Amino acid sequence: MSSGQSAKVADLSKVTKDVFDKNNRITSDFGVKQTNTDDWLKVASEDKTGPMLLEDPFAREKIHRFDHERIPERVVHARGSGAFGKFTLFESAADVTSAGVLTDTSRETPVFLRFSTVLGSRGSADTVRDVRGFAVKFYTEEGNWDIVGNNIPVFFIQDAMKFPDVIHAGKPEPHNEIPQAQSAHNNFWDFQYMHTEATHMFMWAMSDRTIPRSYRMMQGFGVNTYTLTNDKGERHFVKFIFTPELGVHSFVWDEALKIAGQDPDFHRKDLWTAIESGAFPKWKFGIQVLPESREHDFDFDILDATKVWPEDEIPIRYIGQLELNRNPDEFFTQTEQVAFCTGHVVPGIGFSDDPLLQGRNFSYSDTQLSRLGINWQELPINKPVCPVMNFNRDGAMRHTITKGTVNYWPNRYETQPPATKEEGGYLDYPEKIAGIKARMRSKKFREHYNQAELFYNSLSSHEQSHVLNALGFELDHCDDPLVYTRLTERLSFIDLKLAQDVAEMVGGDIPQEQKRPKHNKKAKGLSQTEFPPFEPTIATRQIAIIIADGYDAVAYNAIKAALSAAGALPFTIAPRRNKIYAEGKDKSTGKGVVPDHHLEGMRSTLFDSVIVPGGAKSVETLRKNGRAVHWIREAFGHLKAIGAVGDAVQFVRDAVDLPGMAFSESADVVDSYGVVTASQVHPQSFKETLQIAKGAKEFM
Ligand code: HDE
Repeated sequence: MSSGQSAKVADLSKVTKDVFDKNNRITSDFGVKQTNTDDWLKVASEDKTGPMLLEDPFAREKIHRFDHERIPERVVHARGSGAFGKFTLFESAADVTSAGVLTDTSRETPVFLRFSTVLGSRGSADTVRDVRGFAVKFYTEEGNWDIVGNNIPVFFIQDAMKFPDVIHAGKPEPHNEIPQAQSAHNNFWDFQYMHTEATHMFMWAMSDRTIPRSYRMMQGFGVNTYTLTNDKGERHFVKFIFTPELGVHSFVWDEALKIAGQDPDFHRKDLWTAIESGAFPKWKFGIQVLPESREHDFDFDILDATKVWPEDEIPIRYIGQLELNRNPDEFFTQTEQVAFCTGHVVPGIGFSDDPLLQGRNFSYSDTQLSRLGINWQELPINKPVCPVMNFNRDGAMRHTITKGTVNYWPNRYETQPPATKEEGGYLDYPEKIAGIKARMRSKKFREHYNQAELFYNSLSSHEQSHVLNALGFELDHCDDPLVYTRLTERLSFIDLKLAQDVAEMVGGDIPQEQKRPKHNKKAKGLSQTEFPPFEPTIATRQIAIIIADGYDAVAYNAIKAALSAAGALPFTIAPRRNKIYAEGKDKSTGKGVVPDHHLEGMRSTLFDSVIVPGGAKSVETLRKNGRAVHWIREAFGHLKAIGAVGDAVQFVRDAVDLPGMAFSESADVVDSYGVVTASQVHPQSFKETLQIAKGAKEFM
C-alpha cells in the first residue's frame, strides 16, 4: 500500500464503498433493503413450485443488471492490468518545458499505469509473444497528461490511416477467428511483407522484448515524437522513456509458451503480488530532447515512429522516477474503465507533426465513446484532480451538476472565461506551416531497412539466435508458401545469414544474395542485455525449494531464511501437499512442513530458480519421482539458477547430465551454467547457506 494517500486516491475514496462494512445490508439499486436475494417471488407452496411473478422488482433488477454487465472490450490492448503510483522528479527540465510535472521537484504526481498485450482478447494469456502496452495517466495539478506507450520504441506503421489494416492483419483471421493472441499466422506476416515500413518493428517483435518476464522488468516508450515548450516560448522535440530499476528481463520462448497454459494470469499476479508485498516496481523516467533547429540533422525523419533516436546521437536525460505502490480496489471501475488519450497534454507539452501521433489523437477519444460513452471523462478513474469547468453539457450518463443560468461563452455575466497564460492556460505553439495538401510522406519516410539492420547488429549473439528461432516459429505457423517464402526473402535485406537460416527452418527458397548493402553499424540501448538491475537483487524472485520426507531440516530452514532475508519469495514444493517430515521425524515425532504446492500442481516454469536441500531419504524419493527430475531438467533447460546441497548435489548433477559439463570436486561449486552445488560443505550454519544463496543471485 502507498505510504501516503495521493490526491487521486483521496479523490476516488469519495465514491468508494466497502463490501466488508458490517453495518451495511443488501439493498436494491433504488436503495430498499432486501430480505431475500435467492428466490424469485413465486406462486408456491410446500408441495408445489408454481410460476414466477414478473412483478418481482428485485429479481428483475438483479437479472437485468447482470445481462448488461459487459461493455465492449478495447479494440486493441484488451488484456491488461493496472496499478496506482506516483511520479517524482529529481531534476527539473525547466530549460526545455514549463510543465509543472516536469519542472517542480517538490511535487508528487499521482499516476495510474495500465500494462497490456495488444492482440489478444480480455481473457487471453499474459505471456504470449506480443508488444506490451505501457499507458500512464499522470493526474497533474494542471490536468491529466497521458503517455500511451509500448515496451518497444518503434511501431509497425508510419501513418495512422494504416492502423485498422495492421490490427486486422494481426487479430484472429476473419473467416474462423483463429488464432487467438498470436502473430504466428498468414495474415500477420502477409501484412509485414506488404509494408516494408514494418520491417524494423517486426525485428523488435521477434526479439526477447515481446516475451517479458514481468511487467516490472520492461522499458516503456512514448514512441511518438512530442514537443516541449519552455517559459521563453522555445520548442524542443522530445521522446519519453521509462527504464525499470529491476532491469529488462525476458522468458525463453519455451517458458512463455508453457506458462500461457499453466498460468494465463502470470504477469497480472506477478504485478499484484509485488505491490502487495511492498516491493514497489520503479522506473527511471527519461527524455531525449532535440532543439527545433536540429530537426533535419539525421538520416531518418525524427517524426517517423518506425525509427529510434539512437542514444549515441541523442542521449537520454533521466530526470524522474515512477513508482507503482497500490493495487486497484476494483478491476472493472479502475483498470477496465480507465481511458487513455494521446491528446491529453498539459501546458508545456505538445504534439509534433508525427503522422502516427496526429491520427492517434483522434482515435483514442473516439474509441472511448463506444466503450464508455460520451461522459467517459467523468468516470472516477478518469477524472482529473484539478477542477474541470466548461460548457460541454449533457449526454448520456452525465454526473456533474453545474449551477448557473448560462451555458455558453462569452456571456453577459462574463462568467468562467478562458484562462490567460499567467493563469496556467494552454498555449498553442505558433508554428509556421507551409506546404501543399497531398496524401504523401516526405522522402526520409521512404527508407525502411537501415534501422532494422542496426537493431539486429546491436543484439548479443544469443539474442540474435532468439530472433532466428522466433521467426522460425512464427513462419512455421504460416501455411501459405507465398507468405513464408516472401518473408524470408525480405530478411535478406537485413541479414543474408539470418534469411538463409530462417528459410532452412521454415521451408521455401533459400535466399542467395544480400539484397541491400549492409552498413554493419551498431547502436547503444537496443540490446536488452544493456539493462541489468540498477542494484543486483533477488527481491520478489520466486524460488522453489523441493523436498520430500527425510529432508535435511537445517539446510531447508537456512535456505528459506536466507532467501526471505534477501526479499525473495521461497515456495516449498513436495510430492504431496500434506505435511512433509524432516530427517529422523515422522507423524509421531515432528511437526512437519506444509508445502505450498505439490510437484504436479506447479511447474519449474513458474519459478525463477530451484533449490534442493539434502537429506538421503528425501533425495532418494525425488530421484524416483519422474516429475521431480523433470523439474530440475526443465529449469536447467530454461537457464535458471539451480542450487543443491549435500545429498541433493549428485541428484541434480545426474538430472541435468549434460555431456561435457564439468563439476569440480571442491566445495561450493558455481559452474558456468548457473548450477550451484555444495556437496562437501554440509550447511551447519546459517552463514554458510547464505553464501550459497548469494552465489545463486549472480545467475538470476
Ligand atoms: Fe494505440 N490504441 N493506436 N498505440 N494503444 C488504443 O485506444 C491507435 C499505437 C496503445 O491501456 C485504442 O483506449 C491508433 C502506438 C496502448 O487503455 C485505440 C494507432 C502505441 C493502448 C488505439 C495506435 C499505442 C492503446 C484502443 C496508430 C505505442 C492501451 C482502446 C496511429 C506508443 C491503452 C483505447 C489502455 C489503445 C488507436 C498506435 C499504444 C483504438 C489509431 C504507436 C498502450 O484508440
